Amino acid sequence: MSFPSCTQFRVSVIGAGNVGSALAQRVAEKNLADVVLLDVIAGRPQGLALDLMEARGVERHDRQIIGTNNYSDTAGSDVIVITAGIPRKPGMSRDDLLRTNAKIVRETVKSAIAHSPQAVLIVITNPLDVMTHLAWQASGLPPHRVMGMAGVLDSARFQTFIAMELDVSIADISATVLGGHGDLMVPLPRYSTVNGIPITELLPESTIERLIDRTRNGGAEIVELMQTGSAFYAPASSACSMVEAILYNKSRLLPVAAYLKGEYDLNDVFIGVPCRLGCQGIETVLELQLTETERNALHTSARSVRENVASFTAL
Ligand code: TXD
Repeated sequence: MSFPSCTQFRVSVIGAGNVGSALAQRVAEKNLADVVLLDVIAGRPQGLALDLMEARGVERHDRQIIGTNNYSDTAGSDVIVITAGIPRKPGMSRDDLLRTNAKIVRETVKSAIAHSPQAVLIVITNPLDVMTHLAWQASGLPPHRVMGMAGVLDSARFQTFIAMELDVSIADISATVLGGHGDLMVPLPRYSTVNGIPITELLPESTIERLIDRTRNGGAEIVELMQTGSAFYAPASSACSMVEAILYNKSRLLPVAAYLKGEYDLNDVFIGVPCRLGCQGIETVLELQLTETERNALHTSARSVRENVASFTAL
């Protein structure tokens, strides 16, 4: 009698900050894969990994969590998640921040992919859509194996605000947000439903606009409350759902920043659209029928991403 061979998935999380460490916890404690947590700071990923390992007896799982400063420990990863970057420091301009994070993302992607050329790459570092494009260029991977996480988070935030407004269970709510991550995101109320009923049938337009505004400012609202640092629990959950869909070939339809080749009349740009995720990465980009207004909003969003990418490609 022969036993099926064991598949042991490995996920490497580059950047052991707030998002990276919360994601490592989610992936390990959901029993999805072994996790390698890497950071430039000596000791930090090792300490976090040991802490997560010590939680295993209570959480009852057998996943291994390794902390390291060395890319060779990430070898053979099935999925690599990039969260590395620096937050804005006093006196630093937005452009300085972008330039620094662009350098970090390019370097970390090159080092990680060198050890895991078969991996699927998920980018989280902001500004998300631009960093995803730079990561793709640095990786040399086919575009379907590179994607950015933002749409799942933005949709989750929209879902939360709809559930709060209607006082119904979050379990019954499904929301769709397309476009770039930030001011130019494109929430789609027509495709946001409570057990199949579009919210446009349940809420007045002015209320929907208020919920959309809150979704657009969802990240800023949390930064303002926390003062130091930004959201990490919901971002980690969002990234974890993408990791799970890829590792377990789930064919989930999730909004992610994907490279477009003519879909939505857009070319050579990473932007948030609904995609079917499976073990190959992005298996299909779903093209929704958009209204003129929605289409214009998506194109405005894509134009802004493209302009930012162009300013960085020269660096
Ligand atoms: O929806 C989304 N995409 C986002 C994006 C949601 C939440 C957070 N978003 C962005 O993710 C955020 O604006 C940041 O750009 C990243 C990571 O956020 P996090 O809150 O985790 O930032 P931290 O806590 O500052 O962590 C960053 C870590 C920190 O430990 C650094 O030491 C490390 O990155 N870092 C590096 N690791 C490896 N290699 C290099 N070069 C490096 N540089 C910094």
